[in-house]
Amino acid sequence: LKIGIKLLLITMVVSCTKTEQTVEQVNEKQAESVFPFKLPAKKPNIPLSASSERMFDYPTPRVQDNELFSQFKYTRLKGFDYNGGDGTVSRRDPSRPILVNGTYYVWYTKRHTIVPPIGWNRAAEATDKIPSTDWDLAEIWYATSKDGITWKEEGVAISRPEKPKSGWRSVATPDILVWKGKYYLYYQAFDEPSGLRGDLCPVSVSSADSPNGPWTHRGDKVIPFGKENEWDHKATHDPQPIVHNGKIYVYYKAAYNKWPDNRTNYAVGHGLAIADNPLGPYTKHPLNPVMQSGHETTYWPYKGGIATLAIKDGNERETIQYAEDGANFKLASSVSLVPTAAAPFVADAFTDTKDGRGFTWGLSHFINAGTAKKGYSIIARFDCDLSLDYNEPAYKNTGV
Ligand code: AAL
Repeated sequence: LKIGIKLLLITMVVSCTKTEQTVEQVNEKQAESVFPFKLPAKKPNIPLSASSERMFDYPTPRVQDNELFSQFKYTRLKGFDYNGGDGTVSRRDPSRPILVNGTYYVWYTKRHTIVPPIGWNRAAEATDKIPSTDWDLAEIWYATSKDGITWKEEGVAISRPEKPKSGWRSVATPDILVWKGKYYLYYQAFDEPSGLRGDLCPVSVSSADSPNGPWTHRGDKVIPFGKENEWDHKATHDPQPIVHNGKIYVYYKAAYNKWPDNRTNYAVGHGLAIADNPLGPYTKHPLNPVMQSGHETTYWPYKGGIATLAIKDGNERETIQYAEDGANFKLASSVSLVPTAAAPFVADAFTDTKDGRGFTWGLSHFINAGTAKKGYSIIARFDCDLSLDYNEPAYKNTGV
């Protein structure tokens, strides 16, 4: 019996010691897996939740340190008249502003019609005087500014050509390219009221020796349409040229499930077309569409690659993304209250930079500035910190 009791005591002591060791071991293990108190710059070598894993897929784990993150603030522009906001005058889809001899220039869609648009779903009732959409029966106008806030509307840059020339119904949504001392405007050229069979239009191009014009028509259907049943069949929108790797990269948009028969299944894709000179021929990137989120195109040289602001449509709406090769975009940040049809002032858009610096301001539009019946758009300015040369932390610069 004595021996039995001794053995029991020994066993109890041993098992107590064992328990203590086990707790220590557990603590040690736990300490290893606990997320550090200070946010690590690199992925720690511990088991991570899915969200913690993703955190290290972004340029920086802390969003405030992320150079491809910003907030946006908006300023009403001075100098544009909207006829009392009755919907007969609209300005939208601005080009990126450019700076020439100390003056900023911008081109944009201007509609000045006898009545506001009746809507894409009533496009069959549109006439030579009655617009279907906000960008129907439009022309491309331009304005200049010294500070980017007060603008002087200078007049028409591209008017509608005679019927049946491409764009006779409407010319809209321009963007600018500066190439070898000349200026090129790319824009949508409509041959029917938008909404009739969809938002169908090819891209035309005009050139000038000065940003003040005069503009000479240089080509139609510059970005080839996709074949029937392809995503960019009969619709190439929002052409935005950048000079990259010695070539012209034009990003453009097309809509899947076109209007009006399949409007409820609408979705948007962006493609890339590349050429050696502004008039083409343009070759489409084999991986098109290169972006499956966004709406109007906003792409800019960033470091050695291309960054984009995806707004409004798609699963990755309201994000900024980056592609080293200009085609394979990856999420860089998630943003809010983003500028619509953003047209940033990108000083190095056409310099073929290998170290893109980004931007701190630009122009965008607000649609349906009036009531639903008097729908029109206004151009506004946005300020942000998407520049690598803008030194303060991202969130401080916007004043938001
Ligand atoms: C805009 C742009 C294009 C479309 C229309 C006018 O947001 O995507 O320009 O065609 O809407």
